[in-house]
Amino acid sequence: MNTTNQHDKKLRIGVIGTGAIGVDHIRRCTHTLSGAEIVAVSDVNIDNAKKAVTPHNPNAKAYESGHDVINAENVDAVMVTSWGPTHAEYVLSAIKAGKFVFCEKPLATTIEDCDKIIQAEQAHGSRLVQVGFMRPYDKDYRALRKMIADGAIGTPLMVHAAHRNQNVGENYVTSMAIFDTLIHELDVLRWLLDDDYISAQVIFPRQTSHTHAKLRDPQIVLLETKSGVRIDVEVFVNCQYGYDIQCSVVGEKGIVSLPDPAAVALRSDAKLSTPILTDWKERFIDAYDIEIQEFIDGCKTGKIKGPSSWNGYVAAVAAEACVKAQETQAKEAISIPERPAMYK
Ligand code: NAI
Ligand code: ISE
Repeated sequence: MNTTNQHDKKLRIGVIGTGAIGVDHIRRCTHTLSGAEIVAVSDVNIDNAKKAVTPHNPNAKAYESGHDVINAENVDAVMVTSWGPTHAEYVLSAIKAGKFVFCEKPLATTIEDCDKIIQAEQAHGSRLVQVGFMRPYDKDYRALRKMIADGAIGTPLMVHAAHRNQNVGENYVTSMAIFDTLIHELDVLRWLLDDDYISAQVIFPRQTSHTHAKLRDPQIVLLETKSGVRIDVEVFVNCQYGYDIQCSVVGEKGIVSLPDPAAVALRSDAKLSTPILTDWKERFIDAYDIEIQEFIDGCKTGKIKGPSSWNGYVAAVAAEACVKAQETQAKEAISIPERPAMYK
């Protein structure tokens, strides 16, 4: 997008993948955020794309192919919200077209594809890609990070975290616990600690009866960082009771923990109770709003700032070690190369 005098013009966005999060991002761009409009949509299931064209998005056109969205003349920026394994193809195509692209996590499902994206972006010469890691935009994760950086708990020693989903479908398999679910922790915890991972191990406890043949559930992932912090993350995607994200950092002189989301307390029937959320859309709603607004504003000024392809690449390197550790049941090394200058 030509950035001269563009601040008042709406950023015209094309969305590829109009499933759960694609539709939710279309809603927030249309009703909640400022400075953008949806002008193109596509989905491998064209009926999904057509349903995303509503009276609220009168200028949106449904395309059969994601590549037609990327190359449409009136599309300034692209949002990739299709299934993970399809991301790399669209992100590479957007870079080739020289367009800004917001790609939902994961950036790609293999290290090789993340590497291709990093190479293509560097060849372009400046950042075009923002990856949909929204937790660093969450006010409570930000408060944790500030407390750690300010020395409130002394040197961090351990992290105990949990990522629980109420349930998942039959197409969710064992490796997805890593590259679809744990990938959030893989990104946010190294940001929180300002550290990098050196090893991963995966433990399979007794299985829940609510899983299926192709999914080990729950799992415990053990990570070790360069500075020696030990991290355990419980990933439990059929926990039944709700959508529950926990994180405590134990330091030399104290502990900081994520609060549970604010909820009204009910006293009734000789009980004191508070509801627990069940849907990721609600748990991080403010963080999604801030990340996408920052993307819109960044595209309009010609400089995007959010999580980069490098974040996507590093998360993929760590994720691949975790998936290997699922298979070998051994401790696997994580080796992260030098960060290229463009991402410093
Ligand atoms: P979904 O299954 O609800 O929607 C995905 C859509 O992509 C479907 O409509 C499907 O037909 C379409 N699609 C699949 N292959 C395609 C292709 N080659 N071209 C165009 N469209 C294609 O999945 P959901 O939950 O919306 O997830 C989409 C992506 O967003 C995933 O990468 C997921 O990891 C990520 N996500 C991120 C979240 C976050 O917290 N940041 C939360 C939920 C999802
Ligand atoms: C989903 O794709 C998300 O990103 C959610 O935040 C996560 O909790 C869930 O496990 C993933 O499948």
